[in-house]
Amino acid sequence: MPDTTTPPSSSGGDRERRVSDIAADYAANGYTVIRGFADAATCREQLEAAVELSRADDDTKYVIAEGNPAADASNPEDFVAKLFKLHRRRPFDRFAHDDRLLEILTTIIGPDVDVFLSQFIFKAPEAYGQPWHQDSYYFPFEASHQVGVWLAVTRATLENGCLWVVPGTHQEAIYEHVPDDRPHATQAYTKIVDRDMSTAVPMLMDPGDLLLFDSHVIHSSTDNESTELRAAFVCHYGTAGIADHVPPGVNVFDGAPVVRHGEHVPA
Ligand SMILES: O=C(O)CCC(=O)C(=O)O
Repeated sequence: MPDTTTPPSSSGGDRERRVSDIAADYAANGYTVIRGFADAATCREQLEAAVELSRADDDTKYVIAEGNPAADASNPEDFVAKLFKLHRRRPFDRFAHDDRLLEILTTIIGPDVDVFLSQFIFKAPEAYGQPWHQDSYYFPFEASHQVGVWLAVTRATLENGCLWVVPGTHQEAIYEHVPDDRPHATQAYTKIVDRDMSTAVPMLMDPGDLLLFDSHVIHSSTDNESTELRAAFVCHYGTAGIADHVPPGVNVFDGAPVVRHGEHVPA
């Protein structure tokens, strides 16, 4: 597999950025990007683990198939859109419990935080992007406004299907979503059609860059029109206990404690 998980050497990092500044940017815009959050080894390890799990005969894995695989797709992971429920598995648990991440999340969410959803997103060449949506549309909790954490495992570009976000939409209500009507649309993809998205901005990211976004923020990603894989690991966090109220049968959620009374819970 070519190494697509190493950032360019010119890439600057945001390791010194103050947590209060990160939280203020997030509060103002509904999202914030932290450059150089994870190192190349973390990205590589996650990609290798996701490929290994895609290829494994493991009935505990939770897969959503890619709706539009390339005609010449051959590896099992080329047919995977998303692998769910990873935050209790190595190495993904280490990222989900990362101390610096939890420091930021405690500032945004409070002293008791759960990770309740995690997914590794493969976007192989020709794979579909995900249409305009708000994550809270998919979250059957009374409490709204959870925090999504999207780690660029490979670079994300205009060509390979980066995310786009509409700034400020964390202050808007949840819109009506209708089914994604493209032929072979990936399972459960829906879209917002009754809002102007012309103020959207692309999230161009290097491997290791991190996007934090509010679950009301309207976002999408485009199709992969390049010849390279675009991959991301995404965790969703909220106030402790929210996933305990998910109706039976919806089993993609799995609340696990990451912060209690302000103390980080180790992986
Ligand atoms: O990474 C992508 O292409 C789409 C991810 C996304 O929009 C989501 O998980 O809500």
